[in-house]
Amino acid sequence: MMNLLAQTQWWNWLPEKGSTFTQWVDPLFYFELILSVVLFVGIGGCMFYFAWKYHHKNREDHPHGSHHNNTLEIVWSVIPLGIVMFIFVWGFRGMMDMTQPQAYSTEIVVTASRWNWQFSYPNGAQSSMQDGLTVPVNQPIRIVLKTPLTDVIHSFYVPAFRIKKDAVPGRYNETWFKATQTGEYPIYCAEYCGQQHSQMRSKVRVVSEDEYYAFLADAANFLDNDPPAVAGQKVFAIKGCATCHSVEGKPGTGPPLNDVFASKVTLTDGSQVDADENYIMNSVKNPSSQIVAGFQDQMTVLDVSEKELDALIAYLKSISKHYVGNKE
Ligand code: HEC
Ligand SMILES: [Cu+2]
Repeated sequence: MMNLLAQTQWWNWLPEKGSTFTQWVDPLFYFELILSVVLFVGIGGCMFYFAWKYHHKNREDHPHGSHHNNTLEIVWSVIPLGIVMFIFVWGFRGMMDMTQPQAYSTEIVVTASRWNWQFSYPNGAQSSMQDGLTVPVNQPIRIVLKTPLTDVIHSFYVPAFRIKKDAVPGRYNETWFKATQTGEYPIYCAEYCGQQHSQMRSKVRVVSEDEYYAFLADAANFLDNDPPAVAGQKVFAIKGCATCHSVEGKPGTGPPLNDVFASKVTLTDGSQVDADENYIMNSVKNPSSQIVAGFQDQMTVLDVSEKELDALIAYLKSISKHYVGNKE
């Protein structure tokens, strides 16, 4: 039993410590928690004690009720004011550290969209929600947060780092952190953003500097180096197409995308279109213009470059039985 208690660290109510911000957040949290418990017990105790002590039977002992007492008024105003100012200054110093720009070593763009996290690195490398965000340990990292204009608000939340920041359509937000230990830490979306909000989970992989640069070199330029269909499969994962589209024939928020290329697609107005390159391009760049029958206008306009679009088209060709051209 003692062993189990020691292992579970029952006294530790906060997530594991992964960044320098724990030095602000954790002690202040525990200070306020303990203060709240002391005040609750103290005030509640006094309330019951006085109710018992001064209940009406003893009323005659205090015929004039209570009188104004200046000293008491001043004491019970000034002490709480002191406590509140103490908390304010402590919290404010932490907030300044958590929001002020640093001499960052690395800047990473995090794009939130329904229901995906995409990570873009300084050398053009990208990583998917499944692979997570890779960062070097012990270096200040600036995170630039965004979400497409046609999307909704999300929130980038890394409990182990004690950071949470909204990603808002139409503006860039920023946050930063310095990870203190290598390891993997969960990323959550902390703003309810629809059907698959709870699956909008990823991780931060904190690695040594050497490993970080090896990862960057490895992830860079895949659009140039991989065969188009292979690169397209990566783009499909990185952009989060996979959260709405299966490639195994099962409908999700969007239609499955295997066997779509070179097929005939029926739209909501009953018309039929050929799913050729132009159709795919239009589906990605302007999804509201042609709605597939049986589905809703729920596709986000994602930031897809020309090269990425070419790769996506090559990938959709490679997984369609209707397409008889080159297959990888
Ligand atoms: C938020 C969910 C969502 C995401 C993310 C998403 N789509 Fe869609 N997509 C849909 C929905 C819903 C439809 C059907 C309605 C329509 O046609 O716009 C659709 C339709 C399509 C179609 C037409 C399918 C058909 O059967 O004719 C293609 C092609 C497509 N999406 C490609 C993509 C690609 C490529 C990506 C990633 C860059 C992507 N989608 C990301 C929801 C999504
Ligand atoms: Cu979200």
